[in-house]
Amino acid sequence: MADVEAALDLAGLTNPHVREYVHYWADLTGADRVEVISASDDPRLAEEALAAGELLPAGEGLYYSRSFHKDTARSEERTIVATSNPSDAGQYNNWRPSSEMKPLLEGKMRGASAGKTMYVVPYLMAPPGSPLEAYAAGVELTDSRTVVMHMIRMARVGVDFINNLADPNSFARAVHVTGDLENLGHGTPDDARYFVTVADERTILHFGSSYGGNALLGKIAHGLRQAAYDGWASGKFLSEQFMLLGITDKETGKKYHICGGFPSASGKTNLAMTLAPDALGDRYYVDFYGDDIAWLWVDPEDGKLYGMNPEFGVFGVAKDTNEATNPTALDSIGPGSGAIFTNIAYNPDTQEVWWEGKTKEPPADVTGWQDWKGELVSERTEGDDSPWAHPNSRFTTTLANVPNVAPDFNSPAGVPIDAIIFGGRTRDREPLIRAITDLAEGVYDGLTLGAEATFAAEGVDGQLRYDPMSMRPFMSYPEGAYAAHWLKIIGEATEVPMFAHVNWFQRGEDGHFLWPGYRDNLRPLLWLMQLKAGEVTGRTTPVGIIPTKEELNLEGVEITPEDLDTILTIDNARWQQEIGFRQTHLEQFHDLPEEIWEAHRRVKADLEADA
Ligand code: GTP
Ligand code: SPV
Ligand code: MN
Repeated sequence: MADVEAALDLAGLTNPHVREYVHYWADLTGADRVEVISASDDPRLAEEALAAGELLPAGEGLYYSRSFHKDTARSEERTIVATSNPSDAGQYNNWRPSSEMKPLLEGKMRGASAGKTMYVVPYLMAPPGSPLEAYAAGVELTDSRTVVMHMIRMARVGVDFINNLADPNSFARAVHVTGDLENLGHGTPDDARYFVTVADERTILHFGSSYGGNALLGKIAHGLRQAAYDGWASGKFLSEQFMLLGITDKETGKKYHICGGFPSASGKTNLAMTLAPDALGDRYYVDFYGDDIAWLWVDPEDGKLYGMNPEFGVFGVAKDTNEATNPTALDSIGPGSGAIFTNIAYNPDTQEVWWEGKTKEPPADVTGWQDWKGELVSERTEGDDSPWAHPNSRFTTTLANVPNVAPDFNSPAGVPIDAIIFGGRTRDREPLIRAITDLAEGVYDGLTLGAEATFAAEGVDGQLRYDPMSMRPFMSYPEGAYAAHWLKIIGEATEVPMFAHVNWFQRGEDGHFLWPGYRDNLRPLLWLMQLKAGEVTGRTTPVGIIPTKEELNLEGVEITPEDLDTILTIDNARWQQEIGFRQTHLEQFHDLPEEIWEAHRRVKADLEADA
């Protein structure tokens, strides 16, 4: 049995509610030892993890890790939102009664940390002093040292964040037990994994994974799912899977802030960290604030909409990260950064790492190279061209390591939001950008955001997998209430932000991307800011305002006139088909506000009139 009192005293953890919580779970999980963590423990933890072989050295101050081969991504089917109120059930939140889930999870976790250390990780999902600080404190209990090291990079970690809470009982209780990964029945009817957020008790119980959002509970489970529920229950804020960036116009001195949601693996990290394209670099500068989560609220004093990134780091997709696509990401994971790589390819002889798209070709000399599963590339059978890195392999690094991180990224005040954008991967129909000035129509557009189904077999050709506001996997309360909450929060702002839908992923018949993407994505955003300022007028269509060719700054862009025409065109017939799909999609949600239906009917009628 662990000496919990001694461990808590040693760390100076005085919050009586936290102490009681740690006692309860140390007893239940049967951990041998308890250790309270602060960010300053990182070098020691790294040494221990290297000695234990949990991490491997990947260059100066860089670490490599592999997760269990069936544990490489979030599992949406195993993720559940539980409360005591059946009316909290929505279409996507996978609601179950907490009276059923809590005993089930306690059963799975009972005795499951025997022989292990239970780390106590007090954290804050906000810059200290934030007006939303009351919703940001949490304590993760985990039996995995590598999870602790990830948490230190992804959240602000230390005892001070929970000792002096205004309400000492207001912290998220986040329990992570890894479980016996090799015997969890992944994907079978007896799958033992459960990732449960008991939202009305602010308690998170995750069992059966040590990967990413399944295990770093400050991030997705608290920062998104729990926070979205808290924002709704309190009536005070929104928490969304959004990136957040700033654009400075060095000529006028003006600064703009844009946030927005793209479904997972659709380009948030790349956009938020982007540099201005070379041709525009003398005039514009992009500040990075956040790549995965934004909390949004209206300041009652000045009536403005504000946004902030509750995270402290980046858990970014490795694939295709290179000097051309995302140079700032590469800088942020360089020597001395403390970055942790997960599930990419690794060479233990040279301590080098590689992933698909890091360089055009994989290392020519394959000696020593191991794929993400640890198998030698040199021993692959002829014709085996499976990727060296897992497609969802990632790097973990702190915000401060990103060279273009905004100077005020730590500011508790947040930043005023000028525009909210939505974007998915769509190979046709969706133009490069269409701006929406009406609040209900903007929210309607977010609710009908989608990305093309990855496998054609998954659906009707051209039909999207809808992912409202990119929150489908993180939705914690019913979609109708969610839409109403959006209308309420943004509606309280004295100046409604501009909305826009963007698409970097239209393709030609031969499969090539029509728009170069990446750093050039700044161009349509600059147009949006000009539209907001009244400097351009665009062309009004039934689905929003789109730029004219002349308005878009295309200096230095490589694009054919035909491709440019296509991405600035509205295909009325395809759009009318889409409206039909949308109708069915929205009908799934009970209590959808009438304003949303009105927006839907307005767009439909405008398309019919324009045909
Ligand atoms: P999550 O962390 O899963 O939420 O993903 P994300 O939305 O942050 O996506 P990310 O920026 O990591 O991009 C995912 C993939 O899309 C990467 O492989 C990128 O290289 C690719 N990608 C990003 N932006 C663009 C773009 O403008 N054009 C093209 N063609 N690909 C892009
Ligand atoms: C995502 O999947 O959208 C992520 C990664 O940001 S995870 O933390 O695993 O959810
Ligand atoms: Mn994400």
